[in-house]
Amino acid sequence: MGPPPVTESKAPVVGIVMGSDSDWPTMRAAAEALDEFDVPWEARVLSAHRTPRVMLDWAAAAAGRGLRAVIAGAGGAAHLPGMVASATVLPVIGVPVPLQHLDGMDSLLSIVQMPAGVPVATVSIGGARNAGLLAVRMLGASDPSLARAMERFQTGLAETVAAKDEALAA
Ligand code: RP5
Repeated sequence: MGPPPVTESKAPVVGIVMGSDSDWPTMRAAAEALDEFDVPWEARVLSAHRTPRVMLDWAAAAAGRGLRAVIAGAGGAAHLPGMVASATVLPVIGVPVPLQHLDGMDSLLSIVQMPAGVPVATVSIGGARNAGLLAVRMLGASDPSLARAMERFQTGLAETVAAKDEALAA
């Protein structure tokens, strides 16, 4: 028997990790997206460079504690998503956090160019909301109730565009 559907869980099923608390203003959009779908999450500051052992211990234990997906954000030399992916079987979604210099291109390239065998699904620079929505889709693959909620969300998107179209045409 597999794990219970996410919609029945009160314990965190998505781990949101970031290299610094300074990443939270970007990363909180992932948490807000998960909240919209009532997906329980936990957030941690774990640095690939400043706390490497703590980061690896967390990643190694994540699946066993019931997490089903990880959203990892970092800026600059953004090694956290890839290092977490190396130490867990869970799907890892990487969020390039834009910093003061280089407009987040350094973060993007650090996260997206993973070696074969260790995937990180990288979203756009600052794209934490999409990271949250992608995690919901992943969980929806084994939770019909969550998949239906995602379907309603997508219908809502289409209706919003249609309303704007109508307003312009009027
Ligand atoms: C990265 O260094 C973090 O992910 C953050 O984006 C950046 C700067 O960290 P702080 O100096 O603000 O703690 O590892």
